[in-house]
Amino acid sequence: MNGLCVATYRAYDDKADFSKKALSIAVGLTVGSWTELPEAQKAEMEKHLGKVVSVDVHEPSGAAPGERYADIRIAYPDINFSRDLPALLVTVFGKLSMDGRIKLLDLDVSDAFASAFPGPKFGLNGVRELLEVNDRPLLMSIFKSVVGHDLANLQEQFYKQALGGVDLIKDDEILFENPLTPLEKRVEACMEAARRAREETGQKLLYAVNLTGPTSQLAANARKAIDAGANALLFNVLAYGYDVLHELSSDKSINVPIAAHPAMAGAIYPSPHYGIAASLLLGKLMRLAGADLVLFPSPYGSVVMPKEENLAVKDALLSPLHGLRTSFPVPSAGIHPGLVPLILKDFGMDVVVNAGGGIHGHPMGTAAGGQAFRQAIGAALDGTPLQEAAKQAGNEPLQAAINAWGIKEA
Ligand code: 1AE
Repeated sequence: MNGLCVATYRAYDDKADFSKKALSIAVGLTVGSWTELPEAQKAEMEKHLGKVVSVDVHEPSGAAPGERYADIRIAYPDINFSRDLPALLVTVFGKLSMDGRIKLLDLDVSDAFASAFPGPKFGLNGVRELLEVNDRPLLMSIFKSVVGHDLANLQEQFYKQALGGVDLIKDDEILFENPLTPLEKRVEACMEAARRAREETGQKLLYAVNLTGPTSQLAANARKAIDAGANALLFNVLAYGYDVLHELSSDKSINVPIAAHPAMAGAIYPSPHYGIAASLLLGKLMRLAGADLVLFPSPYGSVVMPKEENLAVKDALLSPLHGLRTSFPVPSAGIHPGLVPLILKDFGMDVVVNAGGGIHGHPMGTAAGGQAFRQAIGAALDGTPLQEAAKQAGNEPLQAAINAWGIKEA
């Protein structure tokens, strides 16, 4: 809608008059009070007043306490908030997030609001271009066991991951600035390992180094990492806030893809009654704020997100959105090669298969862990069942992975 941002909420209440509730949100989050104002002031306030767009009440069959809800859509005039995500979020769900059982499901921002957001600098296609891989899903490996390790150890781990044929390697999100593996030295050591591995594999690789520290130092730290050779960044977006990602992604000197980690998201999206829907939290808002890749739990692995929600995150990252580039979906956590056919069935080609334990915990070692994934991806693209592919010569890593973790059927 022109000049309006529309928020969709799901509100639960066994008895409420939801139309009244909707009106109280529309007025309460905009002009504050309405009925008591004199006519002249009412006219003055009109352009600031929120409007109820729709109220769809779901009456449960029978007396099922706790299940009565309404989906409420409210349009907020752009004129009420500055063109930044903190202002928008505080308007539509600031105080309201604490006011009973209500969840923010979606936000449709106006073209005018969206125009302040360049979105992902590289996006899905840009990441593919950097890696020169267009004909298959990408494979990402996560550093595991990094805290307390020194540079030589990290470099060795990096080399083994790279040898396995992965396209991206990301720091573990819990690796912060530390004396053993400081940012610039870590980047230099890992990029040197990347060069050595490339001589073996012929493959390009992005290393997403964890961008950490106080907010005031993040942009400088990003530039230091890039000057030291970093060709991607990992960022714990929710711990810092979307606006910080937006600042980083719109900074011309930070000219590498940014991978958004979902740390803290579990405190916000899983409840049906509170918080913010995953598709908005990890989908639309991450993309608006400029994430080139977005990690989120999958429906298959160790940290499970229901499939419907998961596919909604994917859609938010990939569907048309104010002309912004798409962000690469990265369903993660507890992923092993036996899940690859399921991932490709749900996500298609445009997905990053991402694993930590599923690579480092491989019975034949870290490099074989990556190879097993690449073999599983190849088989899934050919339509060859994994059991069959695993028997082919050279595919011993895939067989070992299946022996260790099995295959999950659809
Ligand atoms: C949803 C985030 C997943 C993540 O960051 C991570 O470290 C996963 O590790 P694994 O694959 O479960 O070992």
